[in-house]
Amino acid sequence: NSSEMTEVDNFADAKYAAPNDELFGVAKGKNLIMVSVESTQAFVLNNKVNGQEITPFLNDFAEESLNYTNFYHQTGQGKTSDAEFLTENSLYPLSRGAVFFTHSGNEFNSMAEKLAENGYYANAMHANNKSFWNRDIMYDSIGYERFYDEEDYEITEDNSVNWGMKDIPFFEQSVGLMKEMPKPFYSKMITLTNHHPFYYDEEDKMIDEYNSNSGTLNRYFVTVRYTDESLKRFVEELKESGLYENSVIVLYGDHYGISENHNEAMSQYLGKEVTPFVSAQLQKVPFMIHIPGVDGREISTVGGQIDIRPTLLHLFGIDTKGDIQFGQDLNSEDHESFAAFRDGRFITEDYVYADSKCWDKATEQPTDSSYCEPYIEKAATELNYSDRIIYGDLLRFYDPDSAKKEH
Ligand code: GP9
Ligand code: MN
Repeated sequence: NSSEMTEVDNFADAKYAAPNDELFGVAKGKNLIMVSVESTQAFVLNNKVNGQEITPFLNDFAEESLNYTNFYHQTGQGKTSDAEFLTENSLYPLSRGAVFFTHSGNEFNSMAEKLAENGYYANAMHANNKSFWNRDIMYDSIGYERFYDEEDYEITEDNSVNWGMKDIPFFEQSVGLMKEMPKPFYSKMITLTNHHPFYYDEEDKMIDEYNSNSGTLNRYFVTVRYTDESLKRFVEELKESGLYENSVIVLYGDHYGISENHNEAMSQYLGKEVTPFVSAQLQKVPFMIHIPGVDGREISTVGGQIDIRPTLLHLFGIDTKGDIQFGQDLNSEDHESFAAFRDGRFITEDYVYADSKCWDKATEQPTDSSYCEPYIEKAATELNYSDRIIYGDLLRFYDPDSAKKEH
């Protein structure tokens, strides 16, 4: 009911972090191209396998971008779709099941809607069956004007592998579609090749497999390298088409690719035991924002996918004060270094809470639990408020226009 809404509203208001003066509006009017990069964890960045660089393109691109180096995925069983949910709504996904399936009829106040209100042509691009993850239904609720799905792409046996269309042709054909879009546009794109079980064609193998008891991890490096190459070509094609200079390119890793089932192989690769601390740190994913004319820099505050909506909207000059959201602008001086995982683990500036222990980042060992104590409740409260919004469909009672007036 609406009194519950008031409580949630107050909680969200208290979290609001004011935009960074230097960066507010720097992307105003530009296209927004946001790529959900399948199963890409941050540990592959600036790293090698068999002496070969795994992500040569991303490593360079990060240097020219706002590059967030302590950024975590916060997904649950809804995997890619949970990442989409987080980034659009700045709400947490559910602890069980996929909110894309269970609450696709809810009212939302998404980033796509806000951009559309500001004249953007909001759309999603993913060369898969449109009903996968119930996207065809949920995308209407999120407010995409158009979903370019597998029917919009030329998919052949030759340009497919594993789950479907390969990333290189996907990006190539997507640029063709973008040229025809009304401007400015917001395209949310989802890659597919680097997906478990990480099968690839010999012709797409640019580095050698790793050598461990996990074929999954061994192949993972090869398919990550392929996706890295596809992103490189995508940027080149955007340059050739003239879209690059007018577009902000955002890349985020959707969730882990290597599960805990591969801990033995992973510890061989990392050269250290995969403790619950290391496991939590492996949930770091890439997050970078490339804005033409804005110098690249590293931003090290601890954050996660929940923070994407306010971070991006503020760059585009759209304030989020009064919005019901649980993330904070990562560029704000008031951003609190904190990321809650959906399963109750969390990360702070100095500590990691995992396996019911408080781990000191400096020593990578468990320490006095009192250091984590205050955050346990904080994480639980956030998740609980977010759940109440979803279960109660509370955004039905939220009027963004009256909220704007009040603040
Ligand atoms: C399917 C793709 C993969 O369309 O988004 O989903 P995932 O299994 O990673 O959630
Ligand atoms: Mn995924």
